[in-house]
Amino acid sequence: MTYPTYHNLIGGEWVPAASGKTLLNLNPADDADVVGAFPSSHAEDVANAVAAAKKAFASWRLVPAPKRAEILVRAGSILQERKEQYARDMTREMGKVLAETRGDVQEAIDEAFYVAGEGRRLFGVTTPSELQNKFAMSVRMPVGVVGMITPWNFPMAIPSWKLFPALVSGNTCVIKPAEDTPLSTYNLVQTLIDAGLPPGVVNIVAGLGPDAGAPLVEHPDVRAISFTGSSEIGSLVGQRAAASFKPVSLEMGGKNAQIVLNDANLDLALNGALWGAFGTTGQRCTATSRILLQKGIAAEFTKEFIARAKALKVGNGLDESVEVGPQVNEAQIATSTKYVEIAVKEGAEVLTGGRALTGGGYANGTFFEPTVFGGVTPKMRIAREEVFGPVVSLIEFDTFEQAIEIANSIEYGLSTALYTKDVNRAFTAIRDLEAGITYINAPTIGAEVHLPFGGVKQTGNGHREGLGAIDFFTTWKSVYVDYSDRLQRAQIDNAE
Ligand code: UN1
Repeated sequence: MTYPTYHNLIGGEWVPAASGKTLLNLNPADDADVVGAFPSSHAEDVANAVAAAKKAFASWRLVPAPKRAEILVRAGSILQERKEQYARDMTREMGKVLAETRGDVQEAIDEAFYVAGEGRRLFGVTTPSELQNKFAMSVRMPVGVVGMITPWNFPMAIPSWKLFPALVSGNTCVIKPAEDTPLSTYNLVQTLIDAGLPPGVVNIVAGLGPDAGAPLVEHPDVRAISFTGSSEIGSLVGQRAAASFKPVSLEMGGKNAQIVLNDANLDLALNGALWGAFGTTGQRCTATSRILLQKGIAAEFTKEFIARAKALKVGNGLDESVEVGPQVNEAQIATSTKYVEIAVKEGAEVLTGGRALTGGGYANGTFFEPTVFGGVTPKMRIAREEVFGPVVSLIEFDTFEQAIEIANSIEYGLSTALYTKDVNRAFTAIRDLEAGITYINAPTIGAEVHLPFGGVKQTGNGHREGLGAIDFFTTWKSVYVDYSDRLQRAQIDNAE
């Protein structure tokens, strides 16, 4: 079959990788459907992209922030016009259902309009000086060239979380999209170009992590790295960036718990758990992967949850009636399969699912049954390690305090949810759950762009996207203006 060939974007020009090599972007619902060939880039391509970004920085940093923001406003409007096309492209390359890819594009639209407002804020601080006739303030400065490494599960939203605040802050960017889903980054960047972004301000280098991601992290002219992906790779990125003292923002894994207390609205909790666990085929860092059930409702919840999980329609995400799309690739199927084996060996029980779907309409794709484990105890690996697939564990508990303890007993800390009508317990959980995000009577997925997004423990290294991204993409400059016309020595001339 024929398919388009895409190139890297370097200094406003579309250029093939120096190696001439490409990687095929396949539809995970149908591997006969090739979305396109994308460059397989290496250090040389990265160096060219960084040089272009460095050159563009000299003028982009001088464009007034409200003017930079106008480009984001236009990009947001263009994304609105192209939403349906970009959602379809995304379902084709990533697999998640159309309703969700429309949501992914919408998240980029929300981010564009939210961050555009920063163009007229980017607030700093003014404060009195300790000396007479001296003025003190601090202003935000761009960092310079920033490198971005983005995942395949939110192929447009997550690049927008990084590119838009970096751009409004006056930085120039080199982005390496995930090799499974580069097209959505191309679509996003094309939108910025059509909105008037000057050449070289955003550059795309497509390829594999070790080939293209690693040289980006190590390049001396890259002043900061923003990464979203697994904790395993995030640790490598952090270590490599540390060698040159490069600030690095790491958003990584989760093992998110939904707690259901005896007094919860059970139907609401069931719907929330189903959406949290199987939405995006479980491939969100915020996905519900543990459901903690108080003993009074555990049996009823379990029975009904299995029935609802079994009824989910799995298939090609381009079919509007499908609820759960494929996993993104064979490697993810292998991980889900491996964790089923591990869980069974540890004594957990497969209540439904547990296998890859192969025959019939599933033959050409990477599909996995919605899978529910019962009899899970908090120490089992299936209760502690991230699977990133449509796999969820049911864990029973007696008291509210035990639920909090179990929820916190893991190394991750991204999202948590509590279903209850008891306001005292709700607020206690908000205080005590070790996570960057806590939902009350809502599932663990569905963060909005204008709140801080990120987690604690092995989920992140302390930075936040959304509200907080500007802090990462700017650096403070403190400014003192002395209008006394004489030498004033701080800490000395005003000391009694
Ligand atoms: C992710 O899975 O990496 O909160 C991001 C959510 C989405 C973003 C998920 N808005 O589920």
